[in-house]
Amino acid sequence: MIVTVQQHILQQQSDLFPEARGRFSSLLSGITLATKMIQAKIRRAGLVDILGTAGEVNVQGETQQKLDVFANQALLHCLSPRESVAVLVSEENEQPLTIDRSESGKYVIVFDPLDGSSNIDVNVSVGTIFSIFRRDSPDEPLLKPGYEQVAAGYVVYGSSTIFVYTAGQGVYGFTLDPDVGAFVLSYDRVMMPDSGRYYSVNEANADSFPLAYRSYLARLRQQSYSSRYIGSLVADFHRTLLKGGVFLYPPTRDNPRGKLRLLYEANPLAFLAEQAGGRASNGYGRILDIQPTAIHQRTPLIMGSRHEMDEFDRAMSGSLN
Ligand code: P6P
Repeated sequence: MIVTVQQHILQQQSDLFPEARGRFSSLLSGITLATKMIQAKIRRAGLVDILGTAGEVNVQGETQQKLDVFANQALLHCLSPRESVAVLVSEENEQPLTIDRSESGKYVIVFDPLDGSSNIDVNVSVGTIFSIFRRDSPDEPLLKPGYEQVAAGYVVYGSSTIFVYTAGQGVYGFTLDPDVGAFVLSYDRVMMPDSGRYYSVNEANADSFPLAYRSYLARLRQQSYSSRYIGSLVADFHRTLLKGGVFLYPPTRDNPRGKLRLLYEANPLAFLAEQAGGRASNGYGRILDIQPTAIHQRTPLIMGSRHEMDEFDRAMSGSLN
């Protein structure tokens, strides 16, 4: 018998959040509904006037793709009415959206509606990334370190549409079955391999990487690693999760603090990486230990298999022999 993501979440919820009966699963159902709407648009991107830019520039100063706008609206539309939602934070919105300050026992959902959207027009995989925190009091701070996430996940819109999530009890993947219209369990407790044969980094920036990064990458090349870089974070992460190896977005000349966003890219993927037996670092320490200071702040991001991450730590400490 198939196991849908809704059934799985209900089971996880009864184990994990007995006090939040129904609320937590309602929240994740809002996310899966929105991602089904997004994937339907993506699948038809070449057929309807959905390609190209919406002509506007988003808070990141990036030209908004029409699908970016649609994806953000779909998530806001599907999540705002849910009684468990307190605050929504989106890459596409400069400020957080406060939905309900009335009572405690609510959730804060942080998301990147459509990451890698610059790849849309060339039919490369893109993704939605989300991160969920509890908010036990309306007066609680909005910005919490990643280790306080209660759930996180992504949807990768690729050759198939796959929903991957963790609620702190392991990582599970569900493939959208278009005949059923449901996400069906396809990866029951994903574990990242302890080591892999791929490293993933934009080599065009290599001359501006700090020396320790260059030494580390040179060593991987000497050890005959292969390079895989899609330039779409969710796709690069999904491969690393399943095949192992390491993904890096180091500090660069253009982005000395790193390019990727802490709240809705690094934190959720770091939670998943750790739940799958891997690790995630900003070059100095654990991603999940970082205390955020702004909702759109950037961070360097290095994440992957235990072996490659141990080697990275040795490179950063100068003890890579
Ligand atoms: P670069 C896509 O624009 C994105 O935000 C991530 O999905 C991806 O990992 C990164 O930027 C790619 O950046 O500088 O290598 O093109």
